Amino acid sequence: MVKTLREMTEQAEGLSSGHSLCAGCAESIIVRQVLHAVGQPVVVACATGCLEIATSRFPTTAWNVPWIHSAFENAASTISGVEAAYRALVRKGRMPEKNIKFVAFGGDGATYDIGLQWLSGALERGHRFIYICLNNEGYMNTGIQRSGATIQGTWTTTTPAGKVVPGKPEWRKDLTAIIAAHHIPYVAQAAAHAWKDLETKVEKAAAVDGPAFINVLSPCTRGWRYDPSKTMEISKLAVETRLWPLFEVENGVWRLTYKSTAPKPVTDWLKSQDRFGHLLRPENEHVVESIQRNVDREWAWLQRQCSLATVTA
Ligand SMILES: Cc1ncc(C[n+]2csc(CCOP(=O)(O)OP(=O)(O)O)c2C)c(N)n1
Ligand code: SF4
Repeated sequence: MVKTLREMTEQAEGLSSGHSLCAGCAESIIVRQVLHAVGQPVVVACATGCLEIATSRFPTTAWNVPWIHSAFENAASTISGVEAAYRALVRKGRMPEKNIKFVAFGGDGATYDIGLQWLSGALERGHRFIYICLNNEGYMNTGIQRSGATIQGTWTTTTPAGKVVPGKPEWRKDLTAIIAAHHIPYVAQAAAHAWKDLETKVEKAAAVDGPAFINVLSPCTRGWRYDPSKTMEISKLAVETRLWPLFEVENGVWRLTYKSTAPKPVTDWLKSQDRFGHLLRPENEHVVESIQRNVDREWAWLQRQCSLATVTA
């Protein structure tokens, strides 16, 4: 049963205020939602990135739960080691079974790119942990560089838009599908504004016997170039334009958790952020058309996955 808003407000915060994430950053919102849904006792590992840097500046910490800093690339390995040590202690009778939950957070740079092989290994070994990707579509902590999650046409500091190149040349990696191909018990895509959807997914992830992965879209006011008050609006637009469909893969069964009957054009999303400002010029119309084609192609593929699951389930 998903917790009610009242129950959530009555819970202790796993991540306190006083951290130095930007005003309007979705990362702290997502982390608080995740920790509310997971409950206690919990142990968290955190890859280097905005979340880790802004919440653990020595000698202070914003974390009210056991928390381990990890290198940029291996939060999944770190939490696997903790989980394995816990299981061993319980097995040897040196610690009672406390139903501890293990959670790793990593940005998209840490997850899509530099930590992918460590994550893949941890999923294959079947550790019981939840991996949350805070996907802000770029390496934001080190100054807004492109990542494997950045979509075509995006301005970043490593794909600056100019006369020759209109932003990032490539589309993005479908990481959620790559993770689903590991055939772990639970995989999902979620977004910061859809709190109930996210909390339900985290509760399901916490209940499975094995690894779980949730890719959460995390708007970044600095890197995406929008007013901090618009974070939730922009998160919602990503879903309504089908740029970021909400779905889950539960024991191999794919299911949409939000069905947009009247999708908005991707231009609505592009217009909402200055990182796409150059795409609205007539000479870059072909890039916008390509983005729409990619979104439509991914949506059609996802629809096929979902209906196939219904037929075979
Ligand atoms: C092996 C390694 N390479 C590079 C860095 C420098 N570095 C620290 S954080 C970061 C970017 C993090 O990006 P992401 O994982 O997307 O998280 P975000 O900051 O966007 O939340 C980089 C490149 C590092 N710490 N370790
Ligand atoms: S740069 Fe972006 S991701 Fe990093 S703290 Fe600021 S808003 Fe959040």
